[in-house]
Amino acid sequence: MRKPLALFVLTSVVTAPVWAAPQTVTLAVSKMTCAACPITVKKALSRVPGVTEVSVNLEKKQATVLFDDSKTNVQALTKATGDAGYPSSVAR
Ligand SMILES: [Cu+2]
Repeated sequence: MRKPLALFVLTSVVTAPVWAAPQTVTLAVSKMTCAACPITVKKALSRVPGVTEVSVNLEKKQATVLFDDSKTNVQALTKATGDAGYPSSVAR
């Protein structure tokens, strides 16, 4: 019963190394229409390896993602939201 916790701690360390090169991107997520949508979008983005932080703004229909550019890229992020049913593009 102790193993899952140990694994969780190890995973947390691995996904947020101090030497990572953090990048921030803001995505425009057009189909977010109700309060439940940001939860789905946030979950989809958080699942992408290399993503360290996700914040979703329902009013602006935007998702701001902090990620390690050695592990993932903007294309993988927009694909993740698209696969979840919310196509996105880089916000300007
Ligand atoms: Cu919704």
